[in-house]
Amino acid sequence: MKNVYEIDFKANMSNFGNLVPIEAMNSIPFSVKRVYYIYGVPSGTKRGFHSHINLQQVLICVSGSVKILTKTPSEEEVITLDSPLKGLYIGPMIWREMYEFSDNAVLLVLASEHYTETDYIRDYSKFEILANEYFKEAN
Ligand code: T46
Repeated sequence: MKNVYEIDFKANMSNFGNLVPIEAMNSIPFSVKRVYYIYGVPSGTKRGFHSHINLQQVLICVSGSVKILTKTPSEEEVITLDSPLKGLYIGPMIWREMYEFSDNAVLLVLASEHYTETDYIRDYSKFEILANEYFKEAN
């Protein structure tokens, strides 16, 4: 799907446990300006329901599992993040919804920009219009 793909990280495994290094511009395609994590999500809760205009992010469920629905006006995909070795890159103009957080889920997010509400599109009809224009120009 356009602007969405999975990334496999490699762990340094030893008898002392595992370590996963993530390097900006190497394991992920942008410089990280912000990190946040989502945890303690009550059962049945759905989050997201927005797109970003410019932001690029990589989502990693470092504990537990969560489902991520990603959408353009013409494509839709659900990916289960259930391993600290799996990342999901989400680029600009992708609608996302996160749901089925397990009790122990910790969703770590690496972001290419600082937080700004002006980068959010929270209205789906507005998203459809802007995303159609964006993907028409990108093709
Ligand atoms: C995304 C998904 C995966 C901040 O103050 N700073 C931040 O860096 C972020 C991300 C959020 N906030 C505030 C804004 C809201 O008052 O935290 C509150 C919850 O944010 P939001 O409702 O946007 O959370 P989610 O889980 O719906 O979405 C978040 C990110 O906002 C979004 O970029 O892609 O996680």
